[in-house]
Amino acid sequence: MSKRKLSRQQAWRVEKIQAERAKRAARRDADAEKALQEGELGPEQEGLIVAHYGSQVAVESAPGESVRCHMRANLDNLVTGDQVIWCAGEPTGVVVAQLARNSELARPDSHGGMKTVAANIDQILVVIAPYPEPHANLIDRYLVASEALGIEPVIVLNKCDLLQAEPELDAAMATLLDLYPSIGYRVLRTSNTEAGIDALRRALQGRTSIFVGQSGVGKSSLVNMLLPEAQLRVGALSENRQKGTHTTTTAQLFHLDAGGRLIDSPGIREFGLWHLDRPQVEQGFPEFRPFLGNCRFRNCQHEGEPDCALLAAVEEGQINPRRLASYRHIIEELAQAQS
Ligand SMILES: Nc1nc2c(ncn2[C@@H]2O[C@H](COP(=O)(O)OP(=O)(O)OP(=O)(O)O)[C@@H](O)[C@H]2O)c(=O)[nH]1
Ligand SMILES: [Mg+2]
Ligand SMILES: [Zn+2]
Repeated sequence: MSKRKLSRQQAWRVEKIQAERAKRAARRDADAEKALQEGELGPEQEGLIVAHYGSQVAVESAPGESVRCHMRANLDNLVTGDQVIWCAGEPTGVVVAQLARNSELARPDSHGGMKTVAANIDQILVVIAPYPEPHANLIDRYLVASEALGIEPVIVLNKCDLLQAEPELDAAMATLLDLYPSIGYRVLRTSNTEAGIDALRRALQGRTSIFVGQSGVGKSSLVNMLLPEAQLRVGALSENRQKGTHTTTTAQLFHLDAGGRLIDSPGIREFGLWHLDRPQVEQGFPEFRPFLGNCRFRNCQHEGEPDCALLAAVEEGQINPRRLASYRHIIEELAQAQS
């Protein structure tokens, strides 16, 4: 559980949701057991979860083909990217065991718990676009989350075609992004008009990557550019507010022709970081690391204390003031969530 305090009403909601989950899990377990008992089931084999649909998962049975499966009891946290042991069956198979994960992408959910989005990924592609406008600090939040998970992030600015007609927006995007390469983060520019797709393809080759970002930035459109046969549904932005319309509803895994796996994920409203603590957030800014521990006070908040090594580094141009501002913003939010 998070450290966030829940109001009585929230606590009641969480309880209700947990009860519903337990009920669903019991029904699912019963389904799985029934299939196993009635079972014309095939032998146990290893497989990969390529999608998750409520109480069932899709397990890859052959390249490009998948089978719907129930899950055996206690396997209720399977996600896209998980390696499992499963048995084929008609009309549904059964997943009987989950293999250990190398990594997992998880984020706080709105009920005070953590939601795992995908497993066994080694690269997070943070997709942003001029429209919908990136939320404040969005990039830094994803970068901090990636650093905490130990998974390499890459920033992708999509819909670059829109910038040609709008020089001011072009300049604003350039300003937003120009500090990242010097910190060591890669920035790719793409568009569904082919621009930058080859570079994106190269970045994805041989890795297991996931597209994350706000709804409507064009994650599924990029998958369709890379893999036209995927034919994923894409959704126009809302007309009045130019916001995404939450078109993708489940994380789905694809194999890339040049080798590698790519997971498309549903856009999210906010990427909370209140599961992290202050040292994790500090470490989440790699350019802060050489200075951490050098402040006069051990518990320095880097707010204006005397002899603060981070503030000195900002003065000397070694840390960008926008990144320190982002850091403070995230810390403030943690403090609010935990008070
Ligand atoms: N101009 C332009 N429009 C794009 C580009 N990529 C996607 N779009 C449009 O942006 C809208 C949203 O695209 P999606 O691919 O559904 O976005 P998404 O990130 O998958 O959204 P969710 O599934 O809701 O998270 C659609 O109308 C796309 O046609 C691009 O490179 N340029
Ligand atoms: Mg989508
Ligand atoms: Zn300090």
